[in-house]
Amino acid sequence: MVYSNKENVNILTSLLVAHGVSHAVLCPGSRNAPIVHNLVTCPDIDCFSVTDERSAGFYALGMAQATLSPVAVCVTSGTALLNLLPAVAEAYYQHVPLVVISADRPPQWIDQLDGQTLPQQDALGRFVRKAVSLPEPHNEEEHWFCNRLVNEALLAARQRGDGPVHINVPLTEPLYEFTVDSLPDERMITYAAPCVDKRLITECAGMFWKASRPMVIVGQSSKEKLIADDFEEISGFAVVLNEALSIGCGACHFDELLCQEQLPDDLVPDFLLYIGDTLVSRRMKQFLRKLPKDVPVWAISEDGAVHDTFKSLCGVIEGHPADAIASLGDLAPMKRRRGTSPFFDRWDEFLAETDEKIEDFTPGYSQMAAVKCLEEMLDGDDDFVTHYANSMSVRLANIYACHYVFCNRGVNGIEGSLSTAAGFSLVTDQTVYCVLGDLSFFYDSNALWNEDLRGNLRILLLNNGGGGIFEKFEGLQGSAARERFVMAKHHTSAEGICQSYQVAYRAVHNMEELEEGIYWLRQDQDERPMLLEVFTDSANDAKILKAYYDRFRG
Ligand SMILES: Cc1ncc(C[n+]2csc(CCOP(=O)(O)OP(=O)(O)O)c2C)c(N)n1
Ligand SMILES: [Mg+2]
Repeated sequence: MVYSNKENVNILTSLLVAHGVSHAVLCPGSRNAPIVHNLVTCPDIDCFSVTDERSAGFYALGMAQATLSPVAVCVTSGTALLNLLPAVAEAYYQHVPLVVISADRPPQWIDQLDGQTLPQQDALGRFVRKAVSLPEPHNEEEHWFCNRLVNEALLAARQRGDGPVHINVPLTEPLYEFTVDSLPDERMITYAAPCVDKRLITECAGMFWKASRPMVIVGQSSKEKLIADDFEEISGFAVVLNEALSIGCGACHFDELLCQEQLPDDLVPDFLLYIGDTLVSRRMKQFLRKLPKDVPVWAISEDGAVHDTFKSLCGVIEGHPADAIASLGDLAPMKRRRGTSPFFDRWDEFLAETDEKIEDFTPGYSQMAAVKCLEEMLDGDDDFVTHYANSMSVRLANIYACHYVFCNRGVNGIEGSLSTAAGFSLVTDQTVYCVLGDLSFFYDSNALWNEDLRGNLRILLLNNGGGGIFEKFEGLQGSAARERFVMAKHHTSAEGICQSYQVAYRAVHNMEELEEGIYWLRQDQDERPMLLEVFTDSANDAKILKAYYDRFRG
């Protein structure tokens, strides 16, 4: 095996392997070719080619979610790097360890009207945990510096709950000399993360155990596999509420419950513990923002950031949720079950009633019926994961999914959901279902431009001819911009795209075809991805969704 003669590239490659990077997404270009060459040559790294950098960033995000490990994405200089920003921002808020590697010109050539050149060093701004620019070493001191910078960046990707980092690699010509027989044996710096110190959470534990109406809200967690079991115990003594984006049992249907005009006072907690990232339910955020001022809110987060989502945060515990919950348990005055009280009984009763009403509701042909049908057919399957896109798809997942759901909810973008699912599918043997709306699909259809994709990627495209979510804003009816510019209504179908990218395609226009279609999507084995396009009318989708929520009002 013969590596590049660029010393900084060899240091980088060696340390990527040492820090456990085993997957890389590579984007074409000349300046990054020495890095690409090394990553492809290195036997410890599996490489995937993606041309569109915006899509590549999301591919890497999906791979990192699937492998729970850092994944590299390597781009050439110039705007190639800037195109990664949406995925990097999403990774930042989802705490996913993306390792961005950009090739660059030597510093003296920046801003000198040379091609594909712009200031790259801090181009990803505050969306990366750490940005370093490597020297091209000429002596031992510079070699040490380069080693240290790479170590620092790769450590930062795993510290405090993971996040994206940027390693910029200036390279002087000539670029293509592959003459080095083996990678250098580089010194790797390791890092030991602190555990939650019990003494530090005594105050929180005291309040938690004294509370008679303790509530735990679990926001999005992109590391569901790491924390699923930990909630078993805590749900024995608190009302634990989560959406499908956090723990592996589907959502508690509190969004529906909170539709009621008059909520009984007994539902209000007297202590709130918040774990994880965002919540989809606006109603829950509004409910919690109106908590009486004397209800203490504590948050557990791996980065210790202050997210005062409910405007009443009084404490933050920095650490892994599992550690923190275990420590809370250790500090219990005595192990106790929650017993009966109007608070627990009401929540149990209301959630059970809500579940019953959901079961009794049979949506007519619509987006909602499509998701219901898919989820019902998936019930009982075990080797699958789902990626739901933003907008209505994820909301429907929160109604019908009985399992963990991936979603780019960090910044709620619609631009990379299909690429994320596609990247995920490349590094797993599980079947990956991606459910997404039409604007999300056409925006990111480059995700399908990939020869490595296999038959384990199944797409349920909910095509209601535009941004159907905007139907719900009655005030928008008065705007002349509504249909063409806000909803971006269109009549595009995915059929031609599927043909171009060798994706098996089937269309659905009514209930009967829907059931057959979902059966097809789930059952048939194909070497290439499969896509089921469900055509619905967005006004009718909105009407059915309203009828659904009307059941819970009153
Ligand atoms: C990158 C980006 N641009 C714009 C938006 C604003 N936005 C939110 S939902 C939505 C419509 C999505 O339409 P579609 O994917 O068809 O889903 P539907 O609303 O029909 O369920 C838009 C444009 C966004 N979230 N992200
Ligand atoms: Mg749509």
